[in-house]
Amino acid sequence: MRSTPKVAIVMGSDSDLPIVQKAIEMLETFGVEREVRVISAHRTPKMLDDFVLKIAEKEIEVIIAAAGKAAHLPGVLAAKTLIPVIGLPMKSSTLDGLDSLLSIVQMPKGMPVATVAINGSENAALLAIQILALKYPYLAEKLASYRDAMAREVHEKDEIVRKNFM
Ligand code: RP5
Repeated sequence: MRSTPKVAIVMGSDSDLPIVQKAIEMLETFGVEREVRVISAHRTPKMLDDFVLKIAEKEIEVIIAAAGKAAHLPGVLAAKTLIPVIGLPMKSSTLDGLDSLLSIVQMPKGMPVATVAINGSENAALLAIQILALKYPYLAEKLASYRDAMAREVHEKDEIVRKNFM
């Protein structure tokens, strides 16, 4: 039984890394352990199977799967494990990521993948943290502080804008 939270971030290609980096940083900010991998559902299906076999042994609790174009990676991972999979659609193609979004969000009944916005790295990490916060109370506290800080920022900006347009 883990005493610290752990997330796996899997991306279909290293070309996804610049966007995925923001999810990695968010997990680091919250002190969540992460394993980061490049595994393609299409190009390396055997590698994907090997990864899935070790999920339980490594005690991975949530997966963030980033993929672009015919983005099957999150769905295939969801089909092969019982832990929650968060799909992160990449804006990696001539279709501006709409293809990735629809591939990931349109999972058939019975096999859900939680889907965030195109290139929504930070939200993918935050959703993973919210899931983990059910088990790790310190994450719930950190999330509350994160939201308080965000709200303070909006109040400060509102103050500035109001003064400028009085
Ligand atoms: C997907 O194909 C990857 O997730 C990536 O977003 C997209 C393009 O991959 P590369 O051709 O740049 O390796 O599998």
